Amino acid sequence: MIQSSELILNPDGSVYHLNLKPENIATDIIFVGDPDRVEKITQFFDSIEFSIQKREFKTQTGIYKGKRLTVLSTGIGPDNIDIVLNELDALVNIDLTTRQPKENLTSLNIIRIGTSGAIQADIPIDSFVMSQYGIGLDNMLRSYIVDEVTHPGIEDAFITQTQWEIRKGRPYAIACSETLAIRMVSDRMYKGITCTIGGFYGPQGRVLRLPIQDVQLNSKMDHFQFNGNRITNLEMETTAIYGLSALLGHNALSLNAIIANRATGTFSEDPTKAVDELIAYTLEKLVE
Ligand code: R1P
Repeated sequence: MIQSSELILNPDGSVYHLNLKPENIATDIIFVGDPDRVEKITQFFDSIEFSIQKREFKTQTGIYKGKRLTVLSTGIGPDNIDIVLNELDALVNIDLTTRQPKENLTSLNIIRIGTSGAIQADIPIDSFVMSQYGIGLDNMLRSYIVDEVTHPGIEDAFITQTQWEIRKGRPYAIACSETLAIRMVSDRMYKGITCTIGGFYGPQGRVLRLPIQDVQLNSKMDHFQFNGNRITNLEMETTAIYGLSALLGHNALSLNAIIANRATGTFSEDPTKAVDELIAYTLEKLVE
């Protein structure tokens, strides 16, 4: 039995941070970072059966063209992904009454609709990127036993090619769900490796007033190659989602609207439009 200090439930029986009960979520779930993005998606639903928000975690469940979907905001960063993935998994794979893991496990399908900065000059602003792999530079996943889901060859290549300062922790490389990738791909999608970083400024190479440990890191990542794959973009959640999903038995895929290009130093003139287009794209693919 899992103790009440380890799996915390609210007085109404919902999980601690997400405030959700098992019946509140669908098995197909869209993650977004920004809570305001949840209704930008669910405004297209035929009906909404459930809405709740606690902190940055806003959830709505409803029907889109006959398909039951949950849309959930994760807020920013891999630390939040630890909370979101563990609590969603508890909703489907732990009996919250007996506090015992279930014998028959449920796999969730998770698609992130995010925003991101490209590091390759040829990936245009307002385009879409599908992350075939994630490289996590944030360490969150390394608290778990990760060897069965990581790709050490990619990690070693990254450490060597970027002269990665190992005191910042060993990167972890995780693949997307191939099934979801096949379902969501089109000619419109750029594909590549997404680096997930636990910070927005210094950790992503932005210098405002503080000097950073490696000012060359972004250009080294830009030149990174592994079996023909290159790093396309930087953001803050994808690899954490891939890692915990792989460990817990869920399927995950991350799609990002490219709203900045770090190589050309440009930012979208209308980032909302790019996100709206990715939302429309994703919803249509989900019901194809
Ligand atoms: C930073 O501005 C946030 O935007 C990106 C990053 O991953 C980070 O969460 O994604 P979202 O727009 O999905 O939040």
